[in-house]
Amino acid sequence: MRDPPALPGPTANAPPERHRALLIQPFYRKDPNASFGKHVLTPSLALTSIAAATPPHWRIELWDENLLQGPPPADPIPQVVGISVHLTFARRAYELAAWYRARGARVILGGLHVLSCPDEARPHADALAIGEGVQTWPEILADVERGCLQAEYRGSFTTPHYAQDPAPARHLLPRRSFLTTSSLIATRGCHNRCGFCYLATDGLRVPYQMRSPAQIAAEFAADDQPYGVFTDNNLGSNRAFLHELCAALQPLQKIWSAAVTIDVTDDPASVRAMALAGCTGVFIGFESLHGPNLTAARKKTPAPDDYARRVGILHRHGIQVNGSFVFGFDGDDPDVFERTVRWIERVRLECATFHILTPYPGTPMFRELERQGRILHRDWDRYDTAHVVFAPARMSAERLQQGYEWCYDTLFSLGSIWRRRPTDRGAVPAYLAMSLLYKKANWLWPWLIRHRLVGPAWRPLVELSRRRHLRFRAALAASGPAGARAATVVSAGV
Ligand code: B12
Ligand code: SF4
Repeated sequence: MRDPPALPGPTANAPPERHRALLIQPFYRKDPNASFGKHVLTPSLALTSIAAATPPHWRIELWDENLLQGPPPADPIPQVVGISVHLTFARRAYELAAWYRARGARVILGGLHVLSCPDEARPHADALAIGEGVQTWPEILADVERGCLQAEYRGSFTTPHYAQDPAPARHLLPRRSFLTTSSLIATRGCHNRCGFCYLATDGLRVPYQMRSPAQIAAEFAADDQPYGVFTDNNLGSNRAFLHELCAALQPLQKIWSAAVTIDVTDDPASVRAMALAGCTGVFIGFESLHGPNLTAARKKTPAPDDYARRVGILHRHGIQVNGSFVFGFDGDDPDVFERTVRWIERVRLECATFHILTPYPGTPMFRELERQGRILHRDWDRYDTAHVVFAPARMSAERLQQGYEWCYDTLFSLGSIWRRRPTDRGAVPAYLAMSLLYKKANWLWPWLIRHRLVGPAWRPLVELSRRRHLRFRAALAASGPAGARAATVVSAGV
């Protein structure tokens, strides 16, 4: 989980095969403090979305190096290789690019890091795809065919065509390699613009846009998986849309999870609609329990001292909460770690993820810390929210690193897993099984991944959760709007 596969040395390759394209998700180093299972829950939609826009006379293949299947395909060498680049795997993306270019392929780099650092990426590619890729990918392939590939293509997130984008080509994914292949996306953008979020990148305009609920439900139905994960930044930004989407999802009898902001609980009717539509888990960026940190980050959010009550609303609707917390804000002192973990246990968050504050290049936060001389280095490999890359204000970098690791150690301990068990006794066995597989099995994950056993390992637990959920929601529907009971249905929302 630490090193990418070695790329084979020089070979006498035949010339690249025309009309063949390969899309690659490069390898990145996994944080041993967190679960290795996190990386095979659900695939990113970047490559499947672009693949869906490929003209039919091209053969297209996907390759995710994180699935540990060895070096990427090279026989035959494809005419075009598209690589997705985030800052944490930029170095690997450039290595792959050089390797394929040396063998005659035309290499296209796209993704978030190309958008924020095009000058860095440019020398490594035959062409850059900056921004939205579904629009530009067919144009790039057409230019390759005509022999007039440009150096740069720009796709905009503001065009009104989003709702007409083709469904991601999920059939190209290896189905057994993920907990679910049903990564879904219904919206893009977010009503917030937190200073540390990639959405705040200079020059990036991502207005909130929505796709058709019926189309999303049809995609989910077609993928034949019991569980789906919405990869939207914030599925709850537009309440009316959320209600429409839930109405479309409800008949599927499937379960799903999504990222939302905690203000979704302003309207308990939305939470109820989500529960009745199959939502069993939400991922919430609480970020911090210290209000001034949130104000400084420009996050519009209810006050942290109201978080616990709001988590209760979700729990009463059978929705598990995976909370995300960021450490290293200027208001954080060394007590922040213990305070946060104890709060998580008191409120019984079923899961939490921790992040060391990471200023992404191109964001206001990066600029400000750079101006203050607090950026420690530009080794993007370590900009993975698991390493300290700037000088914190109220503790040393070492203390921040230690505190982060202590939080994961504590939260993944058997004692903490037990303390956070659901109050509904019937839900405890599945909760424990899922927690142990997710949090205590880093020794097993590489083997499961290599042997494509991730899907089969999760499937019985996911199916159990789906059935429990269907019983729960039948009772919820029968009990009327005021009837959400304090039962927690264990879901796959680990
Ligand atoms: C699913 C997901 C994951 C999955 C899968 C990740 C993976 N294999 O890439 C898991 C859970 C494993 C994961 C883990 C992490 N993730 Co993540 N993840 C996401 C999430 C929610 C959805 C990605 C997605 O499907 N987007 C939808 C697609 C369609 O959009 P897109 O990726 O931007 O692609 C479009 C364009 O960029 C372009 N494009 C992209 N690639 C290419 C390539 C070519 C050739 C072309 C032409 C175009 C092109 O075209 C696409 C269509 O328009 C995003 C948030 C988000 N909503 O994007 C965060 C996000 C990508 N993750 C993020 C982070 C920080 C992480 C972690 C580091 C967190 C952690 N500490 O664990 C880890 C480590 C992963 C890593 N090193 O990359 C950040 C990245 C920030 C940044 N500036 O780099 C994001 C943006 C979340 C956030 N709000 O901060 N993640
Ligand atoms: S609420 Fe989340 S997705 Fe929205 S801007 Fe803030 S960090 Fe980004």
